[in-house]
Amino acid sequence: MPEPRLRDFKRIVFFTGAGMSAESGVPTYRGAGGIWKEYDYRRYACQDAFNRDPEAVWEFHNYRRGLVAACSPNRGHHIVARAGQGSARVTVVTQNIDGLHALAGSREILELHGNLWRVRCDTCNIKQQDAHVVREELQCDRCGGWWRPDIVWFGDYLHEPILDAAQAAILGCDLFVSIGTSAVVYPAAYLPEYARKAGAVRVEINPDETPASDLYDVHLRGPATEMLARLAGDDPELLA
Ligand code: BV8
Ligand code: ZN
Repeated sequence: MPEPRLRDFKRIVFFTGAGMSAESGVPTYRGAGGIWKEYDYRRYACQDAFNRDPEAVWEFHNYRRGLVAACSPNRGHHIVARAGQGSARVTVVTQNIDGLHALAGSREILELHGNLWRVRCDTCNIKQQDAHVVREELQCDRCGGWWRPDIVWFGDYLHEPILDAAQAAILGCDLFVSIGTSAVVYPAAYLPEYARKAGAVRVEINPDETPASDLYDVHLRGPATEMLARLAGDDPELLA
């Protein structure tokens, strides 16, 4: 199959993982420099850990807020955002919690694993969206309970309406571009299967092979920024 170009498609889904933000300086989860190598998710990123020691979990999340606050969207995030400003309908289905797609200007974003910059109180059933800064107020002003990062940790159920919307967008797309995911975390890792069902052209951008590679028609083995520039071709509106 010839290498596709973004401008030739009407409904595009970008399915992104940590590799999308790697060139912005956000650490990935697995592989060299991966965050789960240094920090055990059972101590810092699951509900049991939060129930046991909310302060330790907040220390970890505020550390990550500090890391990500120093990062900006990269050229790849901007190409994805510009693709959504033309005539094609573009949906970003992301496993990332860093908020960089929104900062780049993408509008239709489905955050499967929540957002590092949002907190919720499960007692009062409320949420708060923060600026990209560390959080100082750790207790809910209404009930005095702990604010919880509004992130889908291991063992948490994904928000069903978001998962359904992702599935619907993928079933309706004609181009599906996976970018920088190791394809090992479920149920997100099931989603590309819907692109096959839809008969969409499927592109995998990743320097390495993944367990899902067989599902793709085109493999672009390189960094997200360069490979997205290739998909943009010479379209000045995407590369501006
Ligand atoms: C759930 C929170 C129901 C955010 C994260 C079915 C089968 C097997 C296991 C399970 C299953 N169903 C459920 C499970 C268990 C579990 C799971 O999948 N475990 C796996 C590991 C086996 N899933 C869950 O717990 C999910 N919940 O299913 O609920 C339930 C409930 C109770 C009991 C049973 C079921 C919840 C999953 C959400 C987990 N949340 N983190 C945070 O704190 O940060 S996981 C974490 O992994 C992040 O969210 C991340 O988004 C996600 C996926 O990782 P990737 O984005 O792919 O990143 P990774 O580092 O792995 O890879 C980076 C890639 O980029 C690499 O391939 C690399 O080559 C590439 N790359 C590097 N540089 C570049 C690049 N690519 C391009 N350019 C570059 N420059
Ligand atoms: Zn409360």
